[in-house]
Amino acid sequence: MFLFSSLPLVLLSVTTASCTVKEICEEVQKNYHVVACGSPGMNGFPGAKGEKGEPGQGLRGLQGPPGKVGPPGTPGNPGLPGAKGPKGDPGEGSDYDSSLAASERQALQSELDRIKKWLTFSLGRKVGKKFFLSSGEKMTFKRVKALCAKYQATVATPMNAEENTAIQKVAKEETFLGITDEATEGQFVDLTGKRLTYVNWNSGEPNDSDSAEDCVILLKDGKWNDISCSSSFVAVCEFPA
Ligand code: FUC
Ligand code: CA
Ligand code: CA
Repeated sequence: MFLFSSLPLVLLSVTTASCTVKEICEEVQKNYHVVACGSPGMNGFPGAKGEKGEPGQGLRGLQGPPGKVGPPGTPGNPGLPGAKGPKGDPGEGSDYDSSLAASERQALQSELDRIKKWLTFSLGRKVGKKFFLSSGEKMTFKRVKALCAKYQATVATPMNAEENTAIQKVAKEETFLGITDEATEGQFVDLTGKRLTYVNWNSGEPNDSDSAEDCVILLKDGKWNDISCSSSFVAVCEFPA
């Protein structure tokens, strides 16, 4: 600024002193190092950027309202296990436990025994480990099997004379026994497929009359007769006593 504003003064002094152009130029160069003699050169490259200035002194604006709540972040990793808790109260001793269960079992068993007694007295016959019961209904052998199975029982099958008599008394009428020769004609087995160890056939039986008798009934006198499985007779089931 100072250079350009004072240049006319220099030129004026040159004119009055009657110097040559070269002399004026040299005079200016002596006092102002930026002035070149002759025709002007090309512009130089910009200088290096100056250092960042100090922060301004103006007042800071007021703080704005809080922004919207952001989306939930991803869950963090599980924490470390907690400290071990205090020791629990002493449990009930095993002796106490089992004696309680034993007394309960005893009570249940005596109640079951009482029920079995009045069932035996009113409805059935108990022989050894078997308990025979009849519904009093007449049905085909297939239905007798299904009825007994429904009560987790099987069709009455005498294994000795005592059981045979018990079934006879329970049935009061002719009844199917759990015995057949359906698998192999002439070979009578119980419903588990075992060969018989006790039989009480009527004379002339089994005769497989009309080649159509694969089931067995207990006659009123206690004797056995093979008969058609499609006929209907009273159902008697045997239960474990
Ligand atoms: C005898 C028996 C048959 C049938 C018939 C009426 O022949 O062997 O099974 O009961 O009598
Ligand atoms: Ca037969
Ligand atoms: Ca027969």
